[in-house]
Amino acid sequence: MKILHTADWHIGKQLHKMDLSEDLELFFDWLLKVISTEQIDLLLVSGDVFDQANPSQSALKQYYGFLKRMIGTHCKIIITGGNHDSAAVLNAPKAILGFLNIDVVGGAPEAISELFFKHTKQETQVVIAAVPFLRDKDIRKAAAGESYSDKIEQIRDGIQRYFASVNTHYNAHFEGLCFIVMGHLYVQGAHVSESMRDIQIGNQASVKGHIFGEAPNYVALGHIHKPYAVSGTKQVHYSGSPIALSFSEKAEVKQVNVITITGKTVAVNILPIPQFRHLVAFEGTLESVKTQLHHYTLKTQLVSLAEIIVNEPNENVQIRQDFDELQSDHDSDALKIIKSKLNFTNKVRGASEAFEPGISVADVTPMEMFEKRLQLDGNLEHTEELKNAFRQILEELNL
Ligand SMILES: [Mn+2]
Repeated sequence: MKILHTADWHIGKQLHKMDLSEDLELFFDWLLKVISTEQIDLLLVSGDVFDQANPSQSALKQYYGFLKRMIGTHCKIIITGGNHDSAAVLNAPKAILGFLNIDVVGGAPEAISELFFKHTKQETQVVIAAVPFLRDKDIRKAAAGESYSDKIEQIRDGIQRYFASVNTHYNAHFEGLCFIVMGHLYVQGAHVSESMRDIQIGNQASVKGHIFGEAPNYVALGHIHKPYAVSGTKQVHYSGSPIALSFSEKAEVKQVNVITITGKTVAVNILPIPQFRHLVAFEGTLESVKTQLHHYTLKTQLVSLAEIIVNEPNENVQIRQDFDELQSDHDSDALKIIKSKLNFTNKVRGASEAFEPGISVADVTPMEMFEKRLQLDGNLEHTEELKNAFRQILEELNL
């Protein structure tokens, strides 16, 4: 039996207002081909199907468009919800998708047994525990007046207990069968990129790889966008996102993991995903960046998206104007500038503000904005506590 593990599709994602649906559509074309040529029996999507809890109509259309193309491939699908997903949105079509060989676990169900699926192909049987992103309410009873570090500790314990009960259920009902656990969480040591929410308390409550225990033969994780095998554990993997979702992911080769199961033996094969688009960064003086842009050639199917960082010694109105013009004039068939920054080593007095000119509010996370505001007040006594309190507010608002 062959299983394909992927995660973090983030359908509907925009990178600096640039829609990435074309990138995903090319990935879906490629994925459908792989499913057919590799004869994949089961597709696992480990959370963050959508980028937003309330996906746009075009994001929903793309999702259902992909699922429709899967019908008739004889490949079963199991989809779980991530921290970006709304459990209710994913679960709404659950009943009808069930008839189409597509199972969905949007959020933690009432009974652990509802996470379990059994898939059979000839002599091979595999059991899947489709654990979605675990929210605070799923794993912890909140108490008034608790400190931030208490809360983190309780979340960590709660996650550990939850996965222990998954293993208990497996041992009681399916022991001896090949066992795959899905999850959407932050396991320590993994690489966190800038497109991932730095404000998730879940991020801070990172757990260690051993919490999955001895029972699973493979753990199919989502949440970290860089493909990653958790060291010191047996077969605990992040497949990573299929496309680059931020400039910090620009050098990553994206992949899907193909798991071949023979009896209880699991072999993991990594399939690199072709790059449909390059994200590129150019840094230097204005002249140097101009030259680099001029010499850039397109090597992918989709136009490249660029970040430009111009560093000049002295603040100067002319340079500022040229910089603005560079952005508006440069867009070409090869390249589109979507992010830019202008730095001066020596600033004109009074011109410096909390943020460098050239930074758009859209590029600043709520947390960064809060930290800047704190800096303006000088040395406040309770900075760390204020930051933690702000994190908690953001988490509760799900921003
Ligand atoms: Mn996530």
